[in-house]
Amino acid sequence: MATQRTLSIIKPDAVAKNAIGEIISRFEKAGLKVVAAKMLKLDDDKAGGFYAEHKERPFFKDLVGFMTSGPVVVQVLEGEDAIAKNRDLMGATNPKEAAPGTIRADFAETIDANAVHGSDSPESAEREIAYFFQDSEICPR
Ligand code: IDP
Repeated sequence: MATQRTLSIIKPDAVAKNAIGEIISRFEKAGLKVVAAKMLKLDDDKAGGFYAEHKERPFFKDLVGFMTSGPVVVQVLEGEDAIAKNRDLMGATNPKEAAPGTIRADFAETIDANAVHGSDSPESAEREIAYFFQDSEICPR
């Protein structure tokens, strides 16, 4: 399996819980390397653009409201099979369905506020990384 990059976001609920370090530690322990990172307070345009594919869904307004409710930490993770590995570490979208020991099982309570985002395909990873980072902000290791 080739080395991949994926976009991870530690969402406002997990930042508010002071869980940034514990979550990044899980990525690192699983062999993923942080090759870019920044803390941001998203505005409606930036959060809405990121989730544009969900624009017509009934939860879109709440999703944008949540993602702009406090700071987030966006990172680029790099490693073998990074996209699937990160999705495995995250657990299911609905924390109530997330496997024990996953980030969402341990740090999230609801589907609206579910602690983390992770790209779900190579195409989304490429688009999402470029949405937050310039090439010069990514530091290969
Ligand atoms: P993912 O984050 O696991 O990739 P997506 O289906 O891409 O899941 O949805 C993006 C985000 O939208 C989810 O993480 C969740 O916060 C929110 N979301 C998805 N489905 C629902 C829903 O049915 N109700 C409320 N929020 C939802």
